[in-house]
Amino acid sequence: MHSSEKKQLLKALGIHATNPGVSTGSKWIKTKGEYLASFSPADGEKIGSVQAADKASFNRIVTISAKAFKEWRTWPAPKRGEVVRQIGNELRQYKEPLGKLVSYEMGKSYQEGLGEVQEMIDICDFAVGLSRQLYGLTMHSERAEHRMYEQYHPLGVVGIITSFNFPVAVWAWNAMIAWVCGDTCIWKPSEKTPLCSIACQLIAARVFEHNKVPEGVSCLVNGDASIGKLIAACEQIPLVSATGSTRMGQAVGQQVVSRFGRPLLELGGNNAIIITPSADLDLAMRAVVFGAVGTAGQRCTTTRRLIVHEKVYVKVKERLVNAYAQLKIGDPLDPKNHVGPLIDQQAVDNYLGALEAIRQEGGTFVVEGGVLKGKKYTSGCYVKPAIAEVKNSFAIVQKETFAPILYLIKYKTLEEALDIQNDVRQGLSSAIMTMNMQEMEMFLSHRGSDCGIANVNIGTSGAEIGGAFGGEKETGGGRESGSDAWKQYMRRQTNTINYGKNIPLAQGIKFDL
Ligand code: UN1
Repeated sequence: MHSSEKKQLLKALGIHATNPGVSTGSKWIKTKGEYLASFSPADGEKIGSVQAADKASFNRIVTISAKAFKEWRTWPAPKRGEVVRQIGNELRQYKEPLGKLVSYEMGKSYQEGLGEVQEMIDICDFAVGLSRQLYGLTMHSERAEHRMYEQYHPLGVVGIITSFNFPVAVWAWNAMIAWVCGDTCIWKPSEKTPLCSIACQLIAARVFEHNKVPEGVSCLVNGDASIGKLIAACEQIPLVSATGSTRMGQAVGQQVVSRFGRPLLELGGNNAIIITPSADLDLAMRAVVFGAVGTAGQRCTTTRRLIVHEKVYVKVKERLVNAYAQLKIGDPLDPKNHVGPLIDQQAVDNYLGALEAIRQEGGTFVVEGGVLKGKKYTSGCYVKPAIAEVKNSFAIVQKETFAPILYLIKYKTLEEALDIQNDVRQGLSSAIMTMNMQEMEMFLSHRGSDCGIANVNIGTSGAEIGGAFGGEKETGGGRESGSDAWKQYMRRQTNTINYGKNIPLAQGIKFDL
């Protein structure tokens, strides 16, 4: 990005060369923490830096957020929803610069950057409606002249740990829902995308200030994994929502559970698409290619495995080779390009390590990978999307590699395809391409996909916010964003009221004095 364009972008979002990184809303807190430098994977340039939290500033944030909760929970939920509605409007205003920053700091295409901001807007709209629908049930009591019902109360301070690959949307999924539920939030963004977090915090804080929302409802703590650990261990944070690797989730989850907190985990995926003989291959190809190379393979919903029926296997392989030959890799802000860079050198090393492991285990490359060199690729993070024929049992295939590597696996019967699909430790997303009703229903039945998301004739990625998002097994079991995911952000209370003159005991127990 040209320096004048960069300056203009940062100015539009209120970002400086060096930024404080710890905030309770409109106030920014000085710390003794180090500065995290943010480099664009697009051109390798330093964009700016953000000061990390230290233990003292973290503790201060928790105290302020816990205090703010006491007031925020007294606001009627639809009033809280009104604040979130205004945040949605602000995001509409800032969609272009924020989408551009997401693209520049994270490396996904500008189109996908805009899509991510749209996902934030969508969750705001959803949360506004939800603020009038935080329903509990009523039940019939077994005792005469008794009434039973359940209600949902605000929970407290919610910790939100997010990953670099969705630097703004996943925060919004959590924060917007938590806010209408009456919770306050402490957000620890990825240290790889700190500037996106500054932009979001500034947008939310402006709306909060305008509405006199108490300081501490929207907190930001930039920092590395040590800050994530403080969140996981903090007894004043009843819910910790964490998105990232299985390893991170296991550590956070265990820590949170050990203090009887509630973890909400959204971890790795190893998502497959099954292509059956009846599939519409034009449609399937588009779904597969976007699923495999979109966000340069760095979505937790990325299509990693393609399980193809032997009858269409050769045709699918040929069409994929053709489609991959047309992929344009380069600057994510250039609309001509389909694939941007990986996030950093470490990601490139992991990608190269995976290619080597495929070779070692006996895989055959259908489309060769490799790192792109040359002036256009100054950051060194641009890699070629690769396709390899493998066995599902390969150790490397069983692992989630956050890069554009697609595995091809052949099958004969649908039962076999389903076994392959489910035979991984992760359980996030899955899809089948079929025009056959029996195949489709089998895939969606209890004998079918074991994932949290199961799609028909669309890819594994690109879920809408209205559904509950998350997965089973090593994916962590959490559900975020739509449907009734909000229930995790509240505490449920069952109430029994006796409006009679007697006090009968439940289960017919006699206890007369
Ligand atoms: C993630 O990769 O962590 O379904 C989230 C999708 C996006 C969200 C992905 N809506 O691909």
